[in-house]
Amino acid sequence: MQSIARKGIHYLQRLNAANVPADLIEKGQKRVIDASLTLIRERAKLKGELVRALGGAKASTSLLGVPLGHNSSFLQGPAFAPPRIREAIWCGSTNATTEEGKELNDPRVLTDVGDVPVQEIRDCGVDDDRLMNIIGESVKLVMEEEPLRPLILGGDHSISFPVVRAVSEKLGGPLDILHLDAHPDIYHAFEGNKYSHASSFARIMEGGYARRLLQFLLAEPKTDRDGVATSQVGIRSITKEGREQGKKFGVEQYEMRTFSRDRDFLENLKLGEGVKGVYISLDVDSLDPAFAPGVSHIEPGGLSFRDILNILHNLQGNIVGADVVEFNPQRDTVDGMTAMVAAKLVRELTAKISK
Ligand SMILES: [Mn+2]
Repeated sequence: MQSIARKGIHYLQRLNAANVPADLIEKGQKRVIDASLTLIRERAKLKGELVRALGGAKASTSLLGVPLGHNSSFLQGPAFAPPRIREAIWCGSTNATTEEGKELNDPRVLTDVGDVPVQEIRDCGVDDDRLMNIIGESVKLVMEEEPLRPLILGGDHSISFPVVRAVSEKLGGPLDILHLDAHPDIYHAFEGNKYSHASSFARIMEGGYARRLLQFLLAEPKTDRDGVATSQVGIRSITKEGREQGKKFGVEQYEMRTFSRDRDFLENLKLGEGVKGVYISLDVDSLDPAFAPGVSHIEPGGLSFRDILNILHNLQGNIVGADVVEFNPQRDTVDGMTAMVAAKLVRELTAKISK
């Protein structure tokens, strides 16, 4: 299934060889991209107008879905996550109030501009260089509408690169990034893919979009992905690369095995002073699989849901954007437990961003 999704989508490139004029395809692609961005632009504009008309909001969270799963090294299910997360946000089994008392059904607290139509754009033969730019452009369209701030529903973790790049470019400087994950996602490239979900933070650091990157890794750097772990030597060398990359970029890495020692520090963070703000990237697999089984890379020994909330609730800083990534509905329990977990992360992040 994965190879079909990866290779089948490029049939338009093969048409090129069959004497279909290149400019016919390029013009068609441009129309589809323009139409995609137009819908996001107009929805963001309407939501921005609404929030400003209601008045009183200094920062207001707006959801943007990025249903992209093909840069995952293992399973592509995160492409199906955004609608499942939305459904769970508004699930009748709970109410619309966050733990600290924000009302999510107030548009000054939360609006939604819909999804970047990733699959539709790829179906037209658009490659990843351009797709990443389209994702970034979509983020900027949200930020264009003061006081909207983007909260991204992933998608695999590859989307954090174009999102952070866009937020940093739009604000005109680097950010402090809080990254909760079982994995460092900082390989130079994974299986030859520079846009891999295991490489997003290498791209972010190379681009100079972060002053500080604080990674709370809930396990050792993961190495047994998608056939790579056929050799013990390979495992060690990849692990070594993950560590060396972290050192090279000056990443502040905290590991789960020392969490009890680091807890006090992590629950009293103050970030973003002297830069353009704080970005939070939240991989659902940072949670122990007992709390969130619906992820592609199950890694026992993670944080509890309350551990994460304590870190988020106590964080001080101006949060200018965030993402919740790597929820895989195809691995969830039948009653959608991980969808509810991802949704609550989105709800509590919303409360943290909106003010
Ligand atoms: Mn991860």
